[in-house]
Amino acid sequence: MPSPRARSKPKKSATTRSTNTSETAYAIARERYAALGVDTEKALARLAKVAISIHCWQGDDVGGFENPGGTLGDGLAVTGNYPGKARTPDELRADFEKAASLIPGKHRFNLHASYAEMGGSRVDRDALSADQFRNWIAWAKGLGIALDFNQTYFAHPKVDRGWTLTHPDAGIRKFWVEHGIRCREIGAAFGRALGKTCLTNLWIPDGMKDTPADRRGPRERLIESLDAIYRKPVDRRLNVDSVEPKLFGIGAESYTPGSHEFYLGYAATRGTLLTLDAGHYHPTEGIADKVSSVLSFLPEIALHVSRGVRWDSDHVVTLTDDLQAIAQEIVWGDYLDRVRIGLDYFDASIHRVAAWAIGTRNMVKALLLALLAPIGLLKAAELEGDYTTRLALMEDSKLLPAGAVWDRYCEQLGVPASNDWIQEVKRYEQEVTSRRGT
Ligand code: RNT
Ligand code: ZN
Repeated sequence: MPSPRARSKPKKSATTRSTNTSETAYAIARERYAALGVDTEKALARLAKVAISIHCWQGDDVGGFENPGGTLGDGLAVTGNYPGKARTPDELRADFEKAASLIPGKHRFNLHASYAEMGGSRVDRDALSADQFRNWIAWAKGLGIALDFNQTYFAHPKVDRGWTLTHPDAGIRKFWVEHGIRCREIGAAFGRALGKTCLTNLWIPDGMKDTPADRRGPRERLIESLDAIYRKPVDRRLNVDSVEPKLFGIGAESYTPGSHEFYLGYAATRGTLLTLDAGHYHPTEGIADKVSSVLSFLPEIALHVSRGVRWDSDHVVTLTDDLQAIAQEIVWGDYLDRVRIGLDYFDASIHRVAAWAIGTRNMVKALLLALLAPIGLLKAAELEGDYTTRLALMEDSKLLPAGAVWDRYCEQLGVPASNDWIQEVKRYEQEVTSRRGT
């Protein structure tokens, strides 16, 4: 029973107090930005329209559901053994829903072909169809989200010596070409069922550990294989295709036929998109500057936002300068409608739902920061040759109160703002993921 004092003078609840504080903080922030010609409301409205393609493979360490316990290999390595990873499609879906409830905005889900659900009748990769993905489609429909897709050219016995589409053996190439074709059809089925164009992204692990004697042959075979995969037109409203270059991989340190120049040329001549993965270049080479370069020639590109630490290690995306540079190039270049932003990282050393939330929230934060930058003033100073003002303003704007705008955004979209979301993950861990066996 409440004390008479409490009854006569009700205390303000902690929630009301914090709502008032964040409202005041936002009002002040809004004014600060307005003084620099930035409309925070407009920025938030624009941000809410950006759908990030969130990769399924953070949830189960790129395992997929074809062969439980199968090894990954083929240039991909996941480290860490944090308990409680998703072991079944239902668990993965539940974990993703949890992560999505902690990320502001409506996003997309990016599946790999190895996440097929066989339902008793095993189908090899060259015979997959939308049938093996009907649960995924129904689930996405229920959530009102779009799906993206990827051919899976790894973790399979036909990845022979690490080769797929460039393999010298025509039979092996044919198998992987069929896989490529089937996946585009599945992508189109996603697009049709969900009413949003699917992106089907192709990456192969092919390459050589040591200096090759023939760099030309595998590339010629790759062109032939790709042309066979993309021969049949697919309605671009349902599915678009992208190819993903890479400099090197584990066990393919000396040569990768699907290099940046190779796929850039391929995309430009064949009309596919190009996927820029932040971890696929020389260690100090970022992808930000490539955005406007490549978009000078291609109508659309895709991104795999990732974080390499010393190598293409696919660490969880953090709010680094590199990430901000990517977001700035997209926003400041007015390319939001021509860049399909996707994530590609996998960390098994922390809670996987948290890994999803941290990385995606950072991608959204980076876009917000770019939208909040006084870009009008910066561009005007640059045009006048006033580089002093440009640098001074760029640096000063780093400490503008973006945090208050971020909190406002999270509140508006019904997502926990600051550290509250971490408690949500802890609770989920306690109640759900820690109860899973390994
Ligand atoms: C590998 C590529 C590729 C994969 C995913 C799982 O280096 O980045 O995109 O990470 O397909
Ligand atoms: Zn990638």
